[in-house]
Amino acid sequence: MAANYKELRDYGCWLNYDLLPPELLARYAGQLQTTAVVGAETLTQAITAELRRGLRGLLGQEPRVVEQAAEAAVEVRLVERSEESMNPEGFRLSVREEQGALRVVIASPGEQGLLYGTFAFLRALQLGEIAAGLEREDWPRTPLRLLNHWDNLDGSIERGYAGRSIFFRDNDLVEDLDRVRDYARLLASLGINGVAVNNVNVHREETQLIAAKLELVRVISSIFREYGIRLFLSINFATPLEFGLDTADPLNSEVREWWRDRAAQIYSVIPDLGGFLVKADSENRPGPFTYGRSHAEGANMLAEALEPFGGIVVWRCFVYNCAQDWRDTKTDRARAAYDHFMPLDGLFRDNVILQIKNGPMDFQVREPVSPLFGGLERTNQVLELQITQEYTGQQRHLCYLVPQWKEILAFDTYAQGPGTTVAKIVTGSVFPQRWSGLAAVANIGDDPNWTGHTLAQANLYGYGRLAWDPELTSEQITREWVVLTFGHDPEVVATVSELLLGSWQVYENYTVPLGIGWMCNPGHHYGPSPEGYEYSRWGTYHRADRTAIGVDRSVRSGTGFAGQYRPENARRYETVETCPEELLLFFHRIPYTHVLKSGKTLIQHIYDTHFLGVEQVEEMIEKWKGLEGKINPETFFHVLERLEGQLVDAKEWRDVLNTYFYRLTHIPDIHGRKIYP
Ligand code: GCV
Repeated sequence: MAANYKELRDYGCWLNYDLLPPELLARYAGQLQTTAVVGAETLTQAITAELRRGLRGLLGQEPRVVEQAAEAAVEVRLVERSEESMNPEGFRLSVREEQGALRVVIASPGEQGLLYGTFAFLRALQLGEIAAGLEREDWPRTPLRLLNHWDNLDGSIERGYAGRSIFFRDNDLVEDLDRVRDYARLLASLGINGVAVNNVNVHREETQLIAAKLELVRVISSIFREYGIRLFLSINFATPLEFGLDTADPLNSEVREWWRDRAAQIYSVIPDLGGFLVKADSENRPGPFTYGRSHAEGANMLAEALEPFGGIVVWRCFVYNCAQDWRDTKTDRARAAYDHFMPLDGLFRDNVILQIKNGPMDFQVREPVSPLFGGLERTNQVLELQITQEYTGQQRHLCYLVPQWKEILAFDTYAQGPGTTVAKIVTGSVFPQRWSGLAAVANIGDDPNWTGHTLAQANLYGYGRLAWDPELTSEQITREWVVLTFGHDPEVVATVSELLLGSWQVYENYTVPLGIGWMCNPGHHYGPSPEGYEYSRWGTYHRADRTAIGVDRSVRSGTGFAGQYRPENARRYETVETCPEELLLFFHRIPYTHVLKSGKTLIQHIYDTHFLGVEQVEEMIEKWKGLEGKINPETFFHVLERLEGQLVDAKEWRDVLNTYFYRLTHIPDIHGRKIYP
């Protein structure tokens, strides 16, 4: 890696703006060399700088900023809202030919729209789409496009796999805040408009971020503001206890007043703070349950305090009993979020947004979609995804998650008949919601390439694009990322796209089968340990014995979780025959001799997928090797090294899992392959 990270190519991510290939350069020769930005204020600097940087890089010539907007080849113009019915975060991009030259106009009634339009124009130019006659309107389909950082003030990052925090070090800010600006630029290029900078597990030191350490927040927010991004803070529900009160009861008048005062102080320093993100009554965090109050009462108390300042409360639904006894087969962690939050539907203030993890458990490689989607009808909601690869290879393995997220977004909840997908719910097009959107746990740190594994940059890119428009396809997003990152060479585009798009399935093949989850090492969650969580308190059991594995979550004979879905899905999940096979072990307890639709027994399926997964990683390595000389050497060898490590780990997963099941069942592999004794 380069000594100065800024010199490393991968630091630039998808915004390197490499010189266009000759055929595109020829098309744009001598064109697009003058720019003007009209009407923007706060974001003028960012827009102008981006145009200059982008055009210089892509066309190889420094553009000029001209006084007469009408004479500019690229004009970015704020238009009257009355002229346009457009979303102020949306834009219109028009390309015409005037006197033999291209003229581009990017128009929006909002500065934010101008910034997003500028990035979209540069992306289109790079993709070779800028041509006379192009008229494109685009706008974010979701109002909230959030990132959650699990960064602690000491500089560590919970579940971070790419170095340390780019914000904090030793209970203070890092010295090099340029990197925060570079990060804000990357995020703005995707349309991200809110970032929670600190861990949802708010420890003692971090409670000071809304008090003695507010200055740190002010500094970071002033950088993000340059790119139209609002800052959010994770807060500890029990903070008043740290400040002399003897309760944090949300119905106590002193507590309410304390939060109102605190909000006023915070907003006097950071008038555009987005609001609070709250993990309450979850994994030993304090919350309203301590005082016998509901989560609606807890969230509403904070919402009332933030309301005068336009702030919002993003309240997480990750609430479950994390002190379960494994011998207790009645309690089902999968049920918890729905059981806690469904009865509260309609009781939250309209500046409260529930943030719901995609699945009922916790970011496993495969889970059903949370039944809260399609359940809640009268509550603002955002979908929470995890970009950081906690259970999906920790950025040492290639596991491109866009196909997984697409499946989640395409899931039909049937809440208002067929076609009521999660995508429709998070874009606010089904139920009346003041706020909706997506949030995701960030995967970046201070590693020179931001994400540890350079190809993991594609996950951040893909999340941002899907948060902008959940209907974009995996293929489109992938192609964009590959071209922006590695250029137009068709072999590179085809090979890298193929590697990315297949990698989630490959990862699933050599790790945990058919939705059973966990089977990883406790604590750090890396590598195989089939019974790592089996006798623990976390409620994540597979209950394998020598004849069967899986949890019966049917209504008829199991925990009843399947019944939390709308009838169409509840019926599908209820029986072994109709349950989608990739989720079979999540919903049912299945004998190893059960014959799957493929004609294979369950045990043979487990053996086969594990052998296959390893072979697939071997093939991935060969394919990547074929790109030598076409990808810059630093990136090429870095990725190769990661893939080779992935192969070692995939073999470990294969052998540990296959041996585990062989020892339990004594059923040999029908192909007679080596399974360890
Ligand atoms: C921030 C999982 C992770 C925790 C994380 C938690 C959450 O349990 O392992 O590290 O805590 O999810 O989402 O709050």
